[in-house]
Amino acid sequence: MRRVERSLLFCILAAVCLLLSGCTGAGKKEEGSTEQAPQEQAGLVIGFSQLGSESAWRLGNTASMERAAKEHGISLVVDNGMQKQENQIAAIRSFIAYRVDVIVFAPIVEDGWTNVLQEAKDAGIPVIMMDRVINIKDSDLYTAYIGPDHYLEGVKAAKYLQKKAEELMADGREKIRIAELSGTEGSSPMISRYQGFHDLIDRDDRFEVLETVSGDFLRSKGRECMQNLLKKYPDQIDVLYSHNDAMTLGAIEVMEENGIRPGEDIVIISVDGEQAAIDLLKEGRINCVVECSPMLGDAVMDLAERIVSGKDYSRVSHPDEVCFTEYDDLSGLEPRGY
Ligand code: GZL
Repeated sequence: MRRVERSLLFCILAAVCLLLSGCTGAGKKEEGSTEQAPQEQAGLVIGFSQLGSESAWRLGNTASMERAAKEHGISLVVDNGMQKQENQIAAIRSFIAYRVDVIVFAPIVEDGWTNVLQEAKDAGIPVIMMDRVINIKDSDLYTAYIGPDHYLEGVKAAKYLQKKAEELMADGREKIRIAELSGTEGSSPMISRYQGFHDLIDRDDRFEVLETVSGDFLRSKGRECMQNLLKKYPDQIDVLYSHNDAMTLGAIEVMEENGIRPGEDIVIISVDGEQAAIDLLKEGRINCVVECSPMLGDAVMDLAERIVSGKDYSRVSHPDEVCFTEYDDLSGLEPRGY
């Protein structure tokens, strides 16, 4: 289907969804209020360009947005870009054509957004960038960013490993050799988790990074990359630093198929904090899980309401995130929800 047909279909679908859901834009009446206040009382319509459904993190993020929209009485039109930037750009253009109140997007990669964001700005539609960031000269082309600090996540991973290093070096080894599974090429989490980690590790002469390979944040590619790394560096890998839990789960499958004890023969550091990874951390098959929370929905809806109603808001906000390690008591940890 040609892009223009997809956009037209999209607008029609969006309109039908809103009619069926009874979202006529009639404002919520506050208890006892007779007047309908201006814009901020009307049911907002938000167009949300989600980048895909590649991991439990992403599915959790989408669910968080849908749950929060419902709780806020906001009509959320979700488009799944299926890992393709061109799909996201087409969806944003549809949101502009449909004249939504706010556009939210999770940019799959950092580059290539200037034109479509200029079109949104020309249409007077505020844009919230969520989860990932973009590389853009004119930062006025988006209204606010809400999401993790990926650089700090890389730093946390490195600090855990520097603490673990004392124990590893005790057996007299020369170097601690690291294999790295990175995320989607050109995406801000991949770039920043790499940089945060290497800014510490590359300056510490106890470590040697054998190779960094991209597993695209996918479990299947995490498996494939780990197979190749074990072939290329037999019995040489001491540590795996993986940019997300999905790839880590794939890598652990391969390790165990090859008789390698994850968390013991190879120290494993992972990022996200999905339930499956926390369970493996509790079992000692992962050593460190750096939290990256997908539960951004509530904060995004609050931010959208503040922007539309002209209230003050933070242009950049990060959720508080922790680092779970083998040294922590995790018995009281709440279920992760993703
Ligand atoms: C991080 C997010 C990443 C997750 C992956 O904020 O963009 O994308 O770490 C997901 O699990 O695919």
